[in-house]
Amino acid sequence: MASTKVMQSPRVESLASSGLATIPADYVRPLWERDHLGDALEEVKKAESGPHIPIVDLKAFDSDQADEKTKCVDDVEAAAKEWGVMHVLNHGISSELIERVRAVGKGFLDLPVEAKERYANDQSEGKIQGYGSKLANNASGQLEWEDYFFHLIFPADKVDLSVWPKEPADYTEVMQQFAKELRGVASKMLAILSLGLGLEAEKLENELGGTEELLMQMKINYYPKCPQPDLALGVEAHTDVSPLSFILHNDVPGLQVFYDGRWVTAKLVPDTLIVHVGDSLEILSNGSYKSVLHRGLVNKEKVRISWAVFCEPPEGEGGAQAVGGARDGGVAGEVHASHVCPASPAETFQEISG
Ligand SMILES: O=C(O)CCC(=O)C(=O)O
Ligand SMILES: [Fe+2]
Repeated sequence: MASTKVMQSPRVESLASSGLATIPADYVRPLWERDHLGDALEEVKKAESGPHIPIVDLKAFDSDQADEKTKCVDDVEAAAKEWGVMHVLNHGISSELIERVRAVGKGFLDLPVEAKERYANDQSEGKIQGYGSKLANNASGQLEWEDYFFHLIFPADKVDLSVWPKEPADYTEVMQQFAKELRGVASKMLAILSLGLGLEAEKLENELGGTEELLMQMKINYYPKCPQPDLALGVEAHTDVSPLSFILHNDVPGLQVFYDGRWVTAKLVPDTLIVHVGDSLEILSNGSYKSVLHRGLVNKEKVRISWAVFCEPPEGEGGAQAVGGARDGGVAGEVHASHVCPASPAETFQEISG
């Protein structure tokens, strides 16, 4: 008898392409969560006048001039302390490679859903790598307006290439190169952030497992067009548990960060990578650096794709203990560990920063 595969949840892409005018109840956010919730393309225009995520330039970190280097450290330190998130310019990865990463990710996600199902994850079996959608694992059954592809991309000897997309044909080569180069950026960021705490440059990276061990997990988020973006969220409010995350996107807005008691929509800043401080780095830094609460809006007109890379220590190492003083870690999520906003953004923010 032919075996049938039980679908874990509907693919949001299939829902969206069915042409529905209203979204199913499971995707409708509760009233308290609708603060500044709206079409991302409108929200980003409104954000023009408000506070915005700091832009830091890493170029000066390689300068021979001590004062330039110090200024770079000061800028990153200030952004990590005040916002927990920054746009990073001159990160060192060429725009050609970034374009290729975008092209292979989009190339895979543009395949028909049936082709992508061959790569489906199976969380009930502990197979977390692959193509998936959020499971309704909370009491309200609340779902997110996104599908994703999740896989480990570094270090090479821990990577399972059998779960990586075979299409487009250059996916593996491009992603391996990107992983290697992004690993270098992670080292540089950790060195700068260590110096910002008055520690030796190697300190944070060593605490996180050193150059050999640090893992990098890639989650390619696919947010289909949504007929009611004022009711849905692509990714619900959360902080990343991993110490550092890097975000690349397809130049469609959607990311919002919680700052000074309100949601701030991230602007599109060309040639930058967005870097988030996560819970483990907040803990390691004894609360100096802030784990940023963030979420993803959707919109009616454009598919948004983001590439989120979570840099984290191998299981059981680093991350949970402060470099002097400790606090409890976050809650493990279904695919990558995230600390989901349990009540309201304001309460969660206080809980995280208090
Ligand atoms: O799509 C984004 O910009 C953010 C995604 C995100 O926060 C995540 O995957 O953890
Ligand atoms: Fe996140």
